[in-house]
Amino acid sequence: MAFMGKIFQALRRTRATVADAFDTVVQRKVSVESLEDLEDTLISTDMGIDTVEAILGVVEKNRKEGFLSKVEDYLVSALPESKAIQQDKNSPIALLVVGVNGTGKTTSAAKLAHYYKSMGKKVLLVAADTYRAAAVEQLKTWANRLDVNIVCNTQSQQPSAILFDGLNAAKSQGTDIVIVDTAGRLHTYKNLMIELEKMYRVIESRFPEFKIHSLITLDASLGQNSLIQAREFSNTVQVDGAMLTKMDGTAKGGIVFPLFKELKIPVKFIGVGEDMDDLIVFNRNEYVQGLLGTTDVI
Ligand SMILES: Nc1nc2c(ncn2[C@@H]2O[C@H](COP(=O)(O)OP(=O)(O)OP(=O)(O)O)[C@@H](O)[C@H]2O)c(=O)[nH]1
Ligand SMILES: [Mg+2]
Repeated sequence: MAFMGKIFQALRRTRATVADAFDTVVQRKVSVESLEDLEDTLISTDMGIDTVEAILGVVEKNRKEGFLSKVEDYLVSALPESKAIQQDKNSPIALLVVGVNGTGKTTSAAKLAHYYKSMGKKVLLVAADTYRAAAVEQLKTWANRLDVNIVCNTQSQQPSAILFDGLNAAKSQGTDIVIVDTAGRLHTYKNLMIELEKMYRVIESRFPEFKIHSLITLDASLGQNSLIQAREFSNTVQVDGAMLTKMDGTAKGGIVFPLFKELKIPVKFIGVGEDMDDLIVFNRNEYVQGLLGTTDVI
């Protein structure tokens, strides 16, 4: 069977519309109408109007030949070079998974645990979402399945106290990567942000040897709305990267562009399903090729 990249597969819905629209332009030649159709299609992927206009500019400028490869070059250049989240100099990492409820935090935390474990890292999960009782159970079930240690149900119900216990345990166990599942909702949005700020402070002041990486989970199918969520979180807490979840079920894979252009948040991982293996390390070349159908890996 031919090899097909996972990102390529995950982007099949988005590509189905985008690649079709480019095909139409090729067949009908570059014209006012064909460009308008292309514009509508590109806008529907939520890549943002600036990026859409830039693409149309590239197409027009190269209307005689090979505009698709020029578009590809442009889109790749609009994204940050992929840099994996890895330990430097063996200092441990505290990976905070933040985001609005239902966007896939708990599932993504489990997938990350699986990913780093399979890289030979010593991983610890911390269940700091105490707002929903079922959330702890959900992460425990994952920890069992993945055979990964977990800190949960400690004496306190305070997320930052649980995190404290988790980091202490990590220190004594020689953990490489601590993955923290957080709450996506509290009685008020303000409380949620205060709670998150407290968690960052616990790490910075009590466990400075841990390098903090925070990843926001964004539901790709929410398109522009997820941009609003990312902006709100990054107004209060440090957001180092994004995990774009549920990419398997949407044609709105374009959100990667405004996320970086407007908020400087690089996508680090893509979620393509509900299982532990359904997490892909983001790579800008593969992503753009998957979007345009210009890859030759098939
Ligand atoms: N198809 C698909 N489903 C996903 C993906 N990631 C998460 N889900 C599903 O989305 C639902 C919500 O995921 P959770 O991980 O529980 O989300 P959460 O952010 O932890 O939610 P709260 O704890 O309520 O804040 C679950 O049914 C997951 O299986 C993905 O990449 N693809
Ligand atoms: Mg959860």
